[in-house]
Amino acid sequence: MSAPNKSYDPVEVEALKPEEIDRARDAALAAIAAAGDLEALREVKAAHAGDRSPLALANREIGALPPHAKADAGRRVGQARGAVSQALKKRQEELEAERDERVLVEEAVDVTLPYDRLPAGARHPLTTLSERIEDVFVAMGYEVAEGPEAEAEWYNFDALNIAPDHPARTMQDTFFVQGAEGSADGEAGVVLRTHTSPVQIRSLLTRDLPVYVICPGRVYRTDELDATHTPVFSQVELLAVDEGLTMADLRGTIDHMVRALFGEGLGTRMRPSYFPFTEPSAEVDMVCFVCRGASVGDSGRPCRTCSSEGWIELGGCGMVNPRVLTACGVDPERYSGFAFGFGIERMLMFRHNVEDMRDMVEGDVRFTRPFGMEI
Ligand code: FA5
Repeated sequence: MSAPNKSYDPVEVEALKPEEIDRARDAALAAIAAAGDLEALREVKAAHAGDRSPLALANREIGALPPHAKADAGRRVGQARGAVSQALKKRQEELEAERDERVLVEEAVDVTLPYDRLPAGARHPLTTLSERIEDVFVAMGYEVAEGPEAEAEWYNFDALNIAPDHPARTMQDTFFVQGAEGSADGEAGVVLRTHTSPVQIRSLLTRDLPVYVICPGRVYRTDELDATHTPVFSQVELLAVDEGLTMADLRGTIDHMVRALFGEGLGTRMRPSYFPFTEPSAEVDMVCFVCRGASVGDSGRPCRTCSSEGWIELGGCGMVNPRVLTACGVDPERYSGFAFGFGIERMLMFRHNVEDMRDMVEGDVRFTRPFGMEI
């Protein structure tokens, strides 16, 4: 601000000269009219109506004028600033209206467009089948148990009564993660579990009796990938340990599962077998749910599902070996138990007529999509 001066006259002060005020006002109005968008208008506002704008500076000079000159200069500057502020307000409204209109056009949503053109995904049928099996047993009061896929050799073999010289323990059958069989370093061996049966041991060691658990999970063997084998596959394990359980309970449980998964009226049979961790042991077959045995000996009606054998193999089972119970601190004089283990890929193969197991592991959506989103 200039210093107070008794003889101060607005016409002597450059910023307060009428033509200067008009020039500043006209420049502001022209800039406002030329502002093409709100951002440009913000800049124009700072330049022509901000604290350092010519009109604001002129306004500050008024205070230093002698009283007789103040009114006139104040009127001029006030009118000019009023005109600028009105023009700013009007342009602001115009530009906001333009922006709103543009946004409405640019961001318009065509609600008539089809909403379902994105391809729907599908769950993998192995997942849905193992969940379905879980459901059957959870409905009977079983709990779902889990165990690690990289498993201590002790759980995978020793505690299951699989002797150190058992062929399954060689590197031809088992993926060793640490301390391969026969290694002299004394390290505790770790394997990729070759079956879900180690979960039997983990369940018996961590749960209170009686134990009723079901355990679906991924297992690993050094098998070649072909139409009926894969090195990574899924099994479902069942274990029941209670007082007074017999082979009849095992048979009844499997029959119930077969009914729940394949429908009524399909019998099962047991063939003697051997597993170190069950005694006695058996392989379980069910009557073919497609031909129901009618294809046997009838060359005119071959059945692809059971290869006209009338029976489909489900997996292995048996009464838990008392040695296994003892290894887990369970009194075999008081408790008995049964267990079974089925391959889920094989079950999916015959349940849905999948001819080649490789289709299940290739991850091609054309395989999974027909199974849909079943949950
Ligand atoms: C076992 O693994 C036993 N633990 C099952 C068991 C549990 C018996 C409890 C008694 C009591 P086995 O090696 O037979 O058994 O395998 C079980 C099932 O896994 C087979 O019936 C088959 O369906 C499936 N299976 C085995 N190897 C493969 C493979 N490479 N690819 C796909 N499925 C396989």
